[in-house]
Amino acid sequence: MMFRLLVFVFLITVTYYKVEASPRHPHADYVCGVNGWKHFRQSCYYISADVRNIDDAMEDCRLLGGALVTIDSPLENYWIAEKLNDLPKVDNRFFWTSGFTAADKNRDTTYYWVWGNYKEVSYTNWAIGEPNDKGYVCLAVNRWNGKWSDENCHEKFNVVCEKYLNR
Ligand SMILES: [Ca+2]
Repeated sequence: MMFRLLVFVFLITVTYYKVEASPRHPHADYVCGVNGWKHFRQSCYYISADVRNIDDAMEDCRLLGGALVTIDSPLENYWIAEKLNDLPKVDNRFFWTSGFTAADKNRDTTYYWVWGNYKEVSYTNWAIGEPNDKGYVCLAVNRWNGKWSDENCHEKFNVVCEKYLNR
């Protein structure tokens, strides 16, 4: 009787781990399509190998069916930076996000930062001394350490687009 019970428990355990080990979600390419979008948590991301200024970056993302990335957590921040570091060609150390100041920093000292969806930036990861630029500035992320900087929106950086799943 005891032996039978042990075998039963063993089989249940094996079955449980087999179920656990099988993927709960379909493969990333299935979720995000096969056009270079990558799946992470609740979003798909497109990471450009080319560099663009902020206006062209925004347009590129729109044409691809997404928008410039919004970074809501340290995990998301580092996941994207890591993916950028995998690119074979490195043109510069920054990539663009959808973040920008909702006021002209030259005229208004009480400026604040919002994402492209106009949600105020809550999680922040500014590099020491940042933000420090004046005028037309946008939120860029340093690919090597994930830290943020305000940069002139006319600068050409790699582009990260995001589209949300289940929305
Ligand atoms: Ca800066």
